[in-house]
Amino acid sequence: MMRILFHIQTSPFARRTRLALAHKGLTVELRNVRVHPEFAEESRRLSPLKTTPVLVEEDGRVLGDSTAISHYLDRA
Ligand SMILES: N[C@@H](CCC(=O)N[C@@H](CS)C(=O)NCC(=O)O)C(=O)O
Repeated sequence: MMRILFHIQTSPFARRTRLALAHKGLTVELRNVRVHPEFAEESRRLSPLKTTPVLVEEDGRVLGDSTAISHYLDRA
C-alpha cells in the first residue's frame, strides 16, 4: 500500500506536511478533500481529529495534525 496524504491544496498545515515529505524524499498519493468529497469522508472516518492533513502510512498507521506528523516523520 502506498503512503496517502489527505490534504487541501491551499492549507498551510497541509503544505507543511507536503514539504516535510518532499524534504525526506518520501513519495505520497495526494487526495484533495476539497476537490473530492469522498476523500473528505474517508479522511474523517480515519482520523478522530476531523482535520486535514491526515497521513496514512504504508503499514496502515493513521496520523493527524501537521505538527505531530512532522515529529513522527523526523523520528521514523
Ligand atoms: N492543528 C491541525 C490544524 C489543521 C486544520 O485546522 N486544518 C483545517 C484545514 S486548513 C481543517 O481541517 N479544518 C476542518 C475542520 O476544522 O473541521 C494541524 O496542524 O494539522
